[in-house]
Amino acid sequence: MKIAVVGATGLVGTVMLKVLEERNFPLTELIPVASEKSVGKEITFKGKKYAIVNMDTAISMRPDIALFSAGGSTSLEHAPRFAEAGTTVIDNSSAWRMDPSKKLVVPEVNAHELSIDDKIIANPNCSTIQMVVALKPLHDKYKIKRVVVSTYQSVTGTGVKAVEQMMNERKGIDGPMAYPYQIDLNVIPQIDVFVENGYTKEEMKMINETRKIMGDDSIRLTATTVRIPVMGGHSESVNIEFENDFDLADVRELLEKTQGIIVVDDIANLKYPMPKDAHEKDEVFVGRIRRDESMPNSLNMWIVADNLRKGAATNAVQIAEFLVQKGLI
Ligand code: 11C
Repeated sequence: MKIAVVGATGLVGTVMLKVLEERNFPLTELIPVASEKSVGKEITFKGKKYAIVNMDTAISMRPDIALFSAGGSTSLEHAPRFAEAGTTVIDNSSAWRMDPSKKLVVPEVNAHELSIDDKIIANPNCSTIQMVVALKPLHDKYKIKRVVVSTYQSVTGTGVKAVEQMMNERKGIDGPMAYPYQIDLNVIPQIDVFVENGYTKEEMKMINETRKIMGDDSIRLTATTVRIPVMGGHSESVNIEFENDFDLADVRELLEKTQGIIVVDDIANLKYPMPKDAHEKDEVFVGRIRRDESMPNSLNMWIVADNLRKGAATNAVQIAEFLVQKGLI
C-alpha cells in the first residue's frame, strides 16, 4: 500500500503520520507531500527518513491512497488530479463534504456505504464526528427527533497560529492573532465565519453533516459552537429528544457496547470525560448521561474527543483501514 499524506507538515498531517505509525497501517511506501517551501526536507516514519515531495511528484508516484489535510482550495484543485491517476483520496477539508456525489464517512456509522468507485471520500468536521459516533446507536434504537448541541472547542481546531496565540497570551507576549479577541482566560462564541441566518459555518456544518452521515434528513438539529482556551480536545453538551422512550440503563449499555466509545460516567467518584484525558486517544468519551427531566423521551450527555485524532486523523486512517480490509482499493 503506497500512502501519500498531503499536508504532512501541518497539525493534522503530523497526527495522521503518528496514527498510521501507531496503528501499524499496512504501508509499503510513504509519500509525504507539502508546500514548495518544505519540499526536500525529511520526515521520519517508523525510523526511516522520507523526503517531502510536491503535488506533481506525488501524483506521478501513483499512491493507492492519499490522505489530504491541506485546506479546501488545495483539495478542490488537486484531489481530482489524484483521483484521475487512480488514487483514492480521503479528504479532511470541507471541500467535498456536502457534494451529493461524494460520501461523507465516519466508519462506525456509515462505512458500509463505501464502494470501489468512491475515489474522493470526505472526512467530516471534527465536532460532527464525535457527536455522530454517539448519536448513531441511539438513533437506531429510539429514533432521534431533535438534537440541541453546544460545543466547547479546543484551539487546535484552528491550527498552529491559534495555539501560539493562546500560549503567547499566557506568557504576556504580543504576537499574531488567530482570533478577533484574546482566547486565554476567555470564551469566544464564534467558530468560523457567520452566515446569513446568524449561525456560523461551524454550526451549519454540524447540522448538515450530521444529517448526511446519519442518512436521515428528518433529524432536527441546532448548534452553538464555542471556542475555549483548551488544547486536548472538543467537548459537547448534547440534548436529544427521541420519538420513543428509553431506559437509562439501556442507553448506557448501548453506548458502552458501541465500538469507538468509552463511557466515563461515575458521578459518585466524580468521573466524567474531560479533554485533558481524551488528548492523544482515538476514542469518543461519553458521560453525564441523564434524563432531561423537562421533556418526555429526552436525554442529556457530554461527549469529548481529541479533535485532531478521532475528529480528523484517526477517522481518516480508519476509513483507509476499512478500504484495505474490504478490498476497495
Ligand atoms: C474547529 N472544527 O475546531 C473546526 C476545525 O471543517 O474540518 C475543522 C474545520 C473543518 O475550528
